[in-house]
Amino acid sequence: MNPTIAVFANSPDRGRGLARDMAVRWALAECGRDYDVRQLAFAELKLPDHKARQPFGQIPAYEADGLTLFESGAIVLHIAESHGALLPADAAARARAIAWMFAAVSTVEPVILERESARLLEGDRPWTAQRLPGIDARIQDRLADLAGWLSGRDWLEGDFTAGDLMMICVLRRLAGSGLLATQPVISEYVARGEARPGFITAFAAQRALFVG
Ligand code: GTB
Repeated sequence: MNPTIAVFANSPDRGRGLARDMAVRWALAECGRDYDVRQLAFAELKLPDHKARQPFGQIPAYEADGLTLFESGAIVLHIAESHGALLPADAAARARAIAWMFAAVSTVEPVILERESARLLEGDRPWTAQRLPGIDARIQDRLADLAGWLSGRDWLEGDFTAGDLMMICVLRRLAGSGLLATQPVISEYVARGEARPGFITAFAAQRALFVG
């Protein structure tokens, strides 16, 4: 049976592949795996039925072979491990790839989310204009360090791994901010990810659900 991913029925990202089901779709596409989707309206997210799958009432959730899983990073790791893909066989190299998955969600993403919260949730507050330059500076610091690591490399550790997949999904949330373009090494890295057939397949599937 195909795995099932819980996704937004009509994603607020307007089909730009920015919501977190994208990482799960991309991982499955990289593994050549078909999947079904459970489309949820916003109101359905917080109902007990969905909270039994995702305790915080969010997307994505993943169901396969009797397992129900939440947290996009954990789902991607599970997909990689169960398909023997997206992670190196060598234990040390595998640990490094997994470290980059954590780096994506716990070192790079928080400053990006801080920017989104300031703009989208507190955009009308008087302090937001004063906060944004500091937030952008913290993002620039992360991007500069990441660019330093990626310089001369196509991917974070040798071949493309789940670490790259998670990192590129996180970085894509800066689309439209102008910040990615300040580090060509990073914008080229993101473009390399977006050119992968698995990304293209996943993006098209996510976009197909957007009804405007
Ligand atoms: N840590 C969890 C994970 O990685 O799985 C976080 C999941 C999460 O944040 N899900 C969001 C959600 O369900 C959707 S993806 N939110 C509803 C809620 O919390 O009630 C985040 C997202 C939303 C919208 C855009 N966008 O419009 O561009 C991009 C990303």
